[in-house]
Amino acid sequence: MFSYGIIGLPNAGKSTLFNALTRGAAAVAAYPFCTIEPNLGEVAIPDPQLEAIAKVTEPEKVTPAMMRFVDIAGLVRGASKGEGMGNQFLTHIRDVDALIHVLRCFPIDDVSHPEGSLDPLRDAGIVETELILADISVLERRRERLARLLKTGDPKYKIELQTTDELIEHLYDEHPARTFAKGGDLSDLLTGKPVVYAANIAEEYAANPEEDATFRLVKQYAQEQGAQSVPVCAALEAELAELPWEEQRAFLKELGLARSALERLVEAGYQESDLITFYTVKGPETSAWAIPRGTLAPAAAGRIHTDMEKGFIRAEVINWANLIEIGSFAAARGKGTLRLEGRDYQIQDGDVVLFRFKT
Ligand SMILES: Nc1nc2c(ncn2[C@@H]2O[C@H](COP(=O)(O)OP(=O)(O)OP(=O)(O)O)[C@@H](O)[C@H]2O)c(=O)[nH]1
Ligand SMILES: [Mg+2]
Repeated sequence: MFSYGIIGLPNAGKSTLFNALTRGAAAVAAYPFCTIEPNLGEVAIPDPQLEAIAKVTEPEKVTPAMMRFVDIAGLVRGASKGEGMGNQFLTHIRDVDALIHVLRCFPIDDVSHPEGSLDPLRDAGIVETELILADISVLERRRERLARLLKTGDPKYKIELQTTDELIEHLYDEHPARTFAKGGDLSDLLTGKPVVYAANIAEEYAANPEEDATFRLVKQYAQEQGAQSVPVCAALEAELAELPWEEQRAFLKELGLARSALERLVEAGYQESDLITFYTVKGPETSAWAIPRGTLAPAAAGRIHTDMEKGFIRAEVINWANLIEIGSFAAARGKGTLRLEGRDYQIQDGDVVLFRFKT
């Protein structure tokens, strides 16, 4: 399952946003370091296409794709050296696939700010510096290991060492690893993960974030990095999440919002992480699955069951909109509109797939 780590300074509104996203009950408080142990929550990814498919397939069970959110302790200056909650928070975000970086844009009247004033770009810099410092220490350990391996005489270590040195330099220049153009292994680096900035704006701007000068700064900051920013009003969204589903729509409309923070963040996250959705219609169950773009058919089958990957024979595929037009998988097969695809087929966004495999 794809996972997001929610990071940011104390009192940025991380737990409030987490609750809004997961309808969970993480503790929220107007004092810093309210969160100590990470909160985990799994949410169904809102998907109107899945709903449309299910109207046609009429399954007993509709299973949406899921996403995991991890709400961690606030980060402070010096965290990578053990300040605040120290290094432990870093271990909680090592394993996530991507980051939601919450930047506080709501005023400091009643909720204190660890830096004493409102300045989301300064805050972003503090958090990013800590992540960069943590990455540098990972890379320095990698460097020592490679320097030892150099003695084996294998030229590949020389190249790896050089890339590592260049990456370390890139980080010392205060650039995140994700913008390093020369490849190298970024998998265990925090700043190698895709990031979406969630600007936690004041209630008064909820409907018109562009009118908030503080949000505009965040938006520009994100753009400069080729990243996305999503304005959210965490406090309002947390209230929203407590309402029954039908009332949420009405409340959103009242607020002048077309979609919830969950929908907007999931969409930004999908783009940033280059994910796509495919569907399976099998017996009584219609399901959605999130996978990285470019995933081959056998690996996609493996998401459902490892046996299906091992015994993969072929995939029968139809685009979701065509399926809805034709009415059923069986009718599509009868008309010859199903495509037969082999092991080299890259699953496309919106494919409805029936995997054939031997057991
Ligand atoms: N006015 C306003 N207050 C908010 C908003 N989001 C969060 N708060 C308040 O800010 C305080 C801190 O929110 P939390 O969600 O606990 O912050 P956090 O980032 O999880 O903080 P730590 O766990 O301490 O790192 C709480 O009193 C929230 O009610 C918002 O959008 N508007
Ligand atoms: Mg918290």
